[in-house]
Amino acid sequence: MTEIRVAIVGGAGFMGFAHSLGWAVAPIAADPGATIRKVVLVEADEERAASAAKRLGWEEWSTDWRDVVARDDIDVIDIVTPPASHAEIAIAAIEAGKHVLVEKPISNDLAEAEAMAVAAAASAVVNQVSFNYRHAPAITFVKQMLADGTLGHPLQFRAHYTQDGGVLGRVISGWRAQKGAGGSGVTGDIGSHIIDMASYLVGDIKQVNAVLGAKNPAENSSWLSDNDRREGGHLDDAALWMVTFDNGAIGSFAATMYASGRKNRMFFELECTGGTVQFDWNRSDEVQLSLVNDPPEQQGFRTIIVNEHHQDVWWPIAGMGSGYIDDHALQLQKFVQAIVEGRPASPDFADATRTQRVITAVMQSADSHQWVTVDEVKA
Ligand code: SOE
Repeated sequence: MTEIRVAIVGGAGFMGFAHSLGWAVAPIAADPGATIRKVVLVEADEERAASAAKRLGWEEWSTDWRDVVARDDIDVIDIVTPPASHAEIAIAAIEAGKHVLVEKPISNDLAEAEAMAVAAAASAVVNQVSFNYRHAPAITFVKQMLADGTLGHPLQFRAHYTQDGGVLGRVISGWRAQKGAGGSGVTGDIGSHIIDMASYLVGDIKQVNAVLGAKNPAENSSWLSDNDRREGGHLDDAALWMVTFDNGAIGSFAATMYASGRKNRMFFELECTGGTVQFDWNRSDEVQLSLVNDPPEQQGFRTIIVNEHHQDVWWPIAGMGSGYIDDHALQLQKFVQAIVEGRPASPDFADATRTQRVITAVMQSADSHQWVTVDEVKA
């Protein structure tokens, strides 16, 4: 059996924790067709590198990603550093012939994303971006109902991604709060997940019309004026945007970390000609479903808990739950399967570059107060 030897770069943080769990669980939960070895964890600080490697189960540690990328005994580079460093590491890894997985958002800006997509397209390496939520079994079920015609044609997609870290004074600090260091605002950080979800389920977004809110964290007041936000170069802390899709569907999106009481609530409702589905990450193994062809006296939403009849569910009994570790393990399984079978993974750098283009369109629309056509957005 093929052995896949992995190095993780930036592995001591929250995403290092999530990916380390994912790499450990993936081959246990379902056979990805290869054995996986967690070989090296890379962190710039020696002490952090050594203690994270020990705790998260990596065989070795290093403080130099360049050394690791140059090694012959590594097959995969898993990049979980802040977005500003993704492009440099990913392109070096691709040039060294390594398969690459990158945390979302793919990069800090569109130019970097495009450079990564070009490098990936010119190589034979498998490349994937970690939009983990699309791999949840409940989402795979929704995708299947779209593919087999149960839901019909998408009409409207409404998504919210809300967290409360901002109001609680958490999370939006360090690199996340600084544009140059990799901060991409709330649209890039959590909004990118719902853009990816929309692209996966509905299709490509054609046009965007957005407003942004930016906060002065030192003041317990409302958003800065639009002028102060732009002139001060502030990152977005709240974003609302409407879209049209290439296939004629329409959509609306909201993302913020200033939502008291919202605990990582990634929510969407998708209305189609044949029915409606609703998903809420706070109930991550459930889908709410209403079908137009249900008998009149049974019209309304029913709750379906993903179970052993659904793809990618590991448990033989419905109701065991499917959560954050499952998503991470599932996306790694699919990435490894793509390597083993020698085919592209999904979402790849080209897909994530399209998402980055939509993020850029949101920024440009909020600044210009105009609709922006995604295909016309320049880096
Ligand atoms: C932001 O708080 C964050 O950690 C995102 O960066 C992750 O992508 C999301 O899965 C959880 O929330």
